Amino acid sequence: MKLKKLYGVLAIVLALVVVCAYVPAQAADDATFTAVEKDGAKMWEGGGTVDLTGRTTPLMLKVKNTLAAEHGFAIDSMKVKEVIKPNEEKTISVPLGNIDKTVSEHKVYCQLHPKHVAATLKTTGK
Ligand SMILES: [Cu+2]
Repeated sequence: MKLKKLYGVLAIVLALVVVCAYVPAQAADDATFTAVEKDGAKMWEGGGTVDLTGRTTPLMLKVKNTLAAEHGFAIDSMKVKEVIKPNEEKTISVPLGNIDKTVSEHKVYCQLHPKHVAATLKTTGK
């Protein structure tokens, strides 16, 4: 009985350690985008909504190119324009001052290929 209790406490402690280690790592990125190919079409996959209310830190966008050629990653309303190499994964930091607050749906596109399908990043708040 005592041993069972000890195992129970150990299990809870272990679960807390795992949760604590996991949460900050996940909270570091506000959104993730991946360049993929589906049915012959290249596209930026990903997106989500970021709440800017009371925000003081830059947005962190995780960008991944799983394809064999380089692809552009551009968001005009956030002053972002980058080229991502094949198999490259990087985190792009967007200062709050670069975000056009009059826009709530930001087009995430590839500036290198007009046919490359765009994604959308939404923002709420100011
Ligand atoms: Cu492209």
